[in-house]
Amino acid sequence: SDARGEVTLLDYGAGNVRSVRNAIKKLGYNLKEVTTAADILSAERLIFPGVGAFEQAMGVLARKDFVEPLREYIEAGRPFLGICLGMQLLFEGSDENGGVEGLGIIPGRVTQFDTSLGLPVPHIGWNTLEQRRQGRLLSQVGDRRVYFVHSFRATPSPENSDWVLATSHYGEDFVSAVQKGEVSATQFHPEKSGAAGLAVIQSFMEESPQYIAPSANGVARGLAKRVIACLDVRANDAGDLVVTKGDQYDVRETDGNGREVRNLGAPVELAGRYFREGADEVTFLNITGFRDFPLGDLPMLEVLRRASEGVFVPLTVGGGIRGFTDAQGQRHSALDVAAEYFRSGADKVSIGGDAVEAALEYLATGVKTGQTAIEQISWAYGAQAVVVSIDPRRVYVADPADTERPTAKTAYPGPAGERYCWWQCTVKGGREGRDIDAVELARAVQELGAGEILLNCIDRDGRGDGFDLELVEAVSSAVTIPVIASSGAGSPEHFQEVFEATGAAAALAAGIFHRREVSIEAVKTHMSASGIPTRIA
Ligand code: 1PR
Repeated sequence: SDARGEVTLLDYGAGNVRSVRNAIKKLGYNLKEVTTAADILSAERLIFPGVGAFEQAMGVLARKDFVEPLREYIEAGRPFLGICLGMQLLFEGSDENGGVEGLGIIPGRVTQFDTSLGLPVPHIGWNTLEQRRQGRLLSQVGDRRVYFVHSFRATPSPENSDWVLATSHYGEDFVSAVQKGEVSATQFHPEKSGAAGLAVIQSFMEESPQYIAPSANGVARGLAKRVIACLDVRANDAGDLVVTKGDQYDVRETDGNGREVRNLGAPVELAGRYFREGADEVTFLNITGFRDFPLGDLPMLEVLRRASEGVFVPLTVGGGIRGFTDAQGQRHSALDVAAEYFRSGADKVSIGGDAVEAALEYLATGVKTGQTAIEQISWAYGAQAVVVSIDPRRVYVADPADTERPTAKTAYPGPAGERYCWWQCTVKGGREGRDIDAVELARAVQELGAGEILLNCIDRDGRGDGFDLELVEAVSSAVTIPVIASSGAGSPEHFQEVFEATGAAAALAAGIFHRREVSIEAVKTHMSASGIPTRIA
């Protein structure tokens, strides 16, 4: 019917809630915004998407005098949906930021995932739900996975069992959804969980028609390995943004006359297609970001705004995330640039060249200045919002003594039969090398506050002969944050290979998807048949 309900959104202005708005709009509901405390108490239905850090969130709520109305609204049992931090704030308190009190509605404290379990933290990606009982909120989810991104979690206990609707497993069981009467909340992000997530929002808004029972032995529980579609974007010679794809980072056609930029489609349309085909995330890389000022060049922001209207999985954007002085002499920090991307619909930003310079300086001085792009964005938006994109290239040596750098023995010898190599980090799209290797860089940026590594490989890019397994294993075993393997995918078997042979949490591909050589579905069907936990949308 077209008699859609109305929902009030409590946005306290700490981050990207554009996707929640987009999801509500997509489902056809009317949206009201909370501007005063009275708006909370007069809401028919209230959605509270928590973003940022616990202390900051409680601080803003307190300053705006929202704490008491919110508590009153929830204690009266009125329709409420908290998301992520919006669920955590319902508990008694959190260890985040050294210990902060919450609203105290649900018994228990929120604490950090145990990093000694050897699993990457933050917990990022698509996990299963173990429904502890039948509740309206999850009635339409069935076996489908939902998207999480967090480092802190609440655990189920006898004291909160009347609240816990579902748990998920990541080394241990943690609380993934709560519900008591009309009051509900999720640790996962329904607005980023594809069709399953939209169904959660719809179930919150309406009486659900019927309960889809999860099958008892349906899906291997736990976190799935992610498949990411990547769109390298740049302006073509006419000034329009197009998706392009290089061969070892060369994006010009090499067939002689003209050498036009290779055009593989329009970014927004392609992102929409990958969402519908089951991509677990979509990444945009503005590959000329190292020379163009991204805020001066608005098309990329427009691409994000439009893409996020129809893509309900996480969006990452990279290219040009660093400080700039514009033509008018005005300074824009990397944080300003990132903030603009988040406002436009990005969930994460990816930092390339600037991260290399920051890591070099950090390794040289041993000092964290707090001034680097990584540190500032991580502090303001959380580590999970900061990806570092590495563009390494193999440097072969015949003998480890030929270089100062630590080398690895390689099964793929160099052009002159060299048996050793190291992976040199590059900047400016591979044009310049720096005196730092990929493993060192990954460790340094993790210490500076990066939440994820996007590990490209210039030697493998666009070749279709598989990921550089040695590189991926070297980096993923050196850090505790998730690593996305990138460059070289040519077949579904290559995804299986990288997940079986390395600690990669995700694998990214571009060319095979753009050229429709292999579908995302074919990749996922193969992964799943090989026993790799996979999200089937
Ligand atoms: O340095 O912060 O401005 O970021 C620039 C970003 O642009 C970096 O993330 C860098 O990796 C990327 N980039 C720069 N030049 C190129 C180029 O191709 N000439 N593209 C480039 C990076 C690598 C992947 C590609 C995979 C998979 N391309 O994005 O999608 O290799 O490809 P495949 O599956 O077809 O093998 P900054």
